[in-house]
Amino acid sequence: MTDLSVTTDAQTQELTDGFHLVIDALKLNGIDTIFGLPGIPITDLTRMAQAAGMRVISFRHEQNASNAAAIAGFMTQKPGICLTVSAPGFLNGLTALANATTNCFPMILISGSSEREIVDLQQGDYEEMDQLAIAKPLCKAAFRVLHATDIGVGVARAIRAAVSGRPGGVYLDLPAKLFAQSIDAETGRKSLIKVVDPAPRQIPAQDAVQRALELLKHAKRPLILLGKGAAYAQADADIRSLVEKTGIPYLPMSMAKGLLPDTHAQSAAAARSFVLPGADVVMLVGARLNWLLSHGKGKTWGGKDQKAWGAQKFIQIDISPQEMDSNVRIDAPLVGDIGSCVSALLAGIGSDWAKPPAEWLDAIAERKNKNLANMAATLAKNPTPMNYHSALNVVRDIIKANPDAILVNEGANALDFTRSIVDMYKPRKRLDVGTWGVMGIGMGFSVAAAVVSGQPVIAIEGDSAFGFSGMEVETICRYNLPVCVVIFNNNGVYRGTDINPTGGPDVAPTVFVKGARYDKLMDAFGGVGVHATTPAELRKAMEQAVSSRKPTLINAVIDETAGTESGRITSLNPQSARKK
Ligand code: ADP
Ligand code: TZD
Repeated sequence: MTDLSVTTDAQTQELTDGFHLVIDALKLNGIDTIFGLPGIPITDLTRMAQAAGMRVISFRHEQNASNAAAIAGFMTQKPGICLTVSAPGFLNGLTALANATTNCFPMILISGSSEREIVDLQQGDYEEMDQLAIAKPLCKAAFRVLHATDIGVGVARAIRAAVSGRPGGVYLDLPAKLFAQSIDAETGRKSLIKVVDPAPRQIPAQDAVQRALELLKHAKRPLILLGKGAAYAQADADIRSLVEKTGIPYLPMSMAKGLLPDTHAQSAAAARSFVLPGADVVMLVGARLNWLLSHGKGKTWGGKDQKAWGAQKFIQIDISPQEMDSNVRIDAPLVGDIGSCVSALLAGIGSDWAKPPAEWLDAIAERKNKNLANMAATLAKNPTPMNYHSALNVVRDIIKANPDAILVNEGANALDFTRSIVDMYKPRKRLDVGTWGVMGIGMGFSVAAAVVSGQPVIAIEGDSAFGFSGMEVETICRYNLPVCVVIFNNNGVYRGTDINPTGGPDVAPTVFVKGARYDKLMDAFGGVGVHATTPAELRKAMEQAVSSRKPTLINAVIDETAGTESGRITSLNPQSARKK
């Protein structure tokens, strides 16, 4: 009898395993979506995650899944999850992990890995690679879990590392053997951690707030610069109050467009080259003084040569204390999370804050109105063939009519012109190539944006840019996502006019197949493919795409001579004295 009951107990003992503990740990922390690509050893993990009610979005290439995870992290403040197989899958996911870290997007790349014993002795296992060592220098933190009872801690550490302080990419290495480890279910349950306060507020010091306010108060020509950190922080109402109560003109960085509507009276975007050198006090809110801001010095900022500092003083709000003084002196560092810093500033501003001198505001308005009038005249033209301006005039109207739509944007000219022509009206609606100016984010970002928000997505893509992730149109069709891809097809990288100077049979390195029909790629998977050669055709196709929510790809043929080398950053191409 005694023996029997022992047997019965053993038989009824509830077990769990590594697979289920990973899923339980993610779900416990409110993570409901995985972007990935199945294969050994994580195929069953994708199946079980789906069975457990998670959304599992399978891609055609891990780089796109990883980009999707990164931008989901930016949009939600929860780490986006990318799941890949070992070595090659892991490496495919790594570019986007590094890009996420560079851009301060929180994500976790989870990769299965091969047998530790074999990998460490380099005995040639299936997909052998020391993934942890490779990931470490490319992300914010990297962890490996060897025992099922440590999965809870591993996932908790990964979540905290991704979202606390300056957000970034985290690598979590899960060896194949871990998934199959079975342990007592109750022991497993008790080992999981629901992370409390994963991104704790970081309250700024009061004296730092006062220092910033003093500088701002005495400024004659103040300027606020909003960066994607400000968009990420989701302190939208307070940021708007700060701008409006102080009356200070502001400039949005690319992904901060729409934090306040681009049509806001205080936007100085159309007078950028006037306000940067002209301002005497500049307050950076979640924006780094990196190459995108000419390192805070040189002629852009009124310096007398490319290296010289301008005359302005800087206030910088950032969660990372090390960011201060990275390029030029920061006179008033304000270290803390943007929500807490902005609300502390608002409290100090009170109701009797004097607006900036009229002389400064009037000068900006004059410059801005002149530039806007010039732009309106250019947009009104209707050349044949279509060019960037006449095509983007359509996109501009479509976004105006659908301000909740998300705009994904990559390319060189296709990027620069879209950024300056298409106004955004709401926060976190513009997703683009970010700090690195990386090509290949297009379809990964589009899939994630549609999955996370449920809103229509419009991807404005250079034909080269699209090629980096183009196969994911199948993914867009498979999940029936409301994504409208518009390819600005000018037959090449930057433009389609280069010729092979040797007269040989190869085309020039920047040139593609002329007259390519990208729309047929969408037809192949059952979506709507449209070939558009005029603004009217483009408008009709975009309107239909947004209202039908059907996966759509518009091959928008534009003048192949229209682009310039590298768009607006042509000066970054090295030039030697020798004749080309
Ligand atoms: P942009 O490219 O738009 O200029 P950057 O990526 O250069 O923006 O800068 C974003 C900055 O925002 C980073 O320095 C990052 O540390 C900071 N940041 C991100 N999230 C927060 C936050 N919640 N609070 C404060 N700073 C933040
Ligand atoms: N590879 C990666 C990963 N990122 C890059 N930024 C580049 C290459 C170089 N590059 C740019 O910076 S823009 C661009 C490349 C290849 C494509 C430009 O051509 P396009 O856009 O067709 O996408 P336009 O409108 O013709 O300029």
